[in-house]
Amino acid sequence: MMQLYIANKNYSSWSMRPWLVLKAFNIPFEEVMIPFAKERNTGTFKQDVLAVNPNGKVPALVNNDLLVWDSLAICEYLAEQYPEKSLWPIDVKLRVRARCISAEMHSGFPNIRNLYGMNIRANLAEKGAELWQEHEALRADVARIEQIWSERPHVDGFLCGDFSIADAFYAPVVTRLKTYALPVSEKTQIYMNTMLQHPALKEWINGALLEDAWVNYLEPYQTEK
Ligand SMILES: N[C@@H](CCC(=O)N[C@@H](CS)C(=O)NCC(=O)O)C(=O)O
Repeated sequence: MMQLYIANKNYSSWSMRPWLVLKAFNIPFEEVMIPFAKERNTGTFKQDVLAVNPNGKVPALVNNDLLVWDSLAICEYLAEQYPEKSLWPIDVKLRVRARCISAEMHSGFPNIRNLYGMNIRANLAEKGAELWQEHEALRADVARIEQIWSERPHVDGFLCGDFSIADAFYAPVVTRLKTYALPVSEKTQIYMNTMLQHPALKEWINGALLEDAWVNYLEPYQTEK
């Protein structure tokens, strides 16, 4: 069976994406959690990841003697391995769109990434509002995401029809909009609710809520209680 190496569900947005794809499409895999250390550059996180993946990051997928690292490459590999499951949409226009928006997420949105780090169990509404006021570039990132989401084929559906890799790529943003309580449109909220009801995302969030590890360098806005 394949192994997917991930880090803490509360914090690791890159781990979340291929994990959701594996779960949503019922692909059997073993989850191997390598938790972040409490302080940066301490503990065994780096050496434990390097023992599997010379790139030193999670997620990493291991299938016998094959290593696939990087969230998007893992999803592409899974799509190739399970063509009958349609991890990308079947329709060519929707498939192109799904690939483009996934690539856009994979390589873009630095302001959201840096200022609104994923933190599923936190309620950072006050900090969210403050950052929203201060950073025009942050508002621009969110506006672009709302535009992408608003172009989905059906208001009560997923980004490119049925649930696909594209939705997994935007799932961490769904949790961030919630954590930081951002002032988004009704149409965006409908997509967030659709996603939050998906069994795979619910399972990841429940897993995150069960974790109690506190990672200081991923908690710039709160102090440990
Ligand atoms: N572009 C990579 C990003 C992977 C990444 O940055 N992973 C983070 C965890 S969410 C990590 O392993 N950080 C540990 C480190 O950089 O030391 C991907 O898509 O997989």
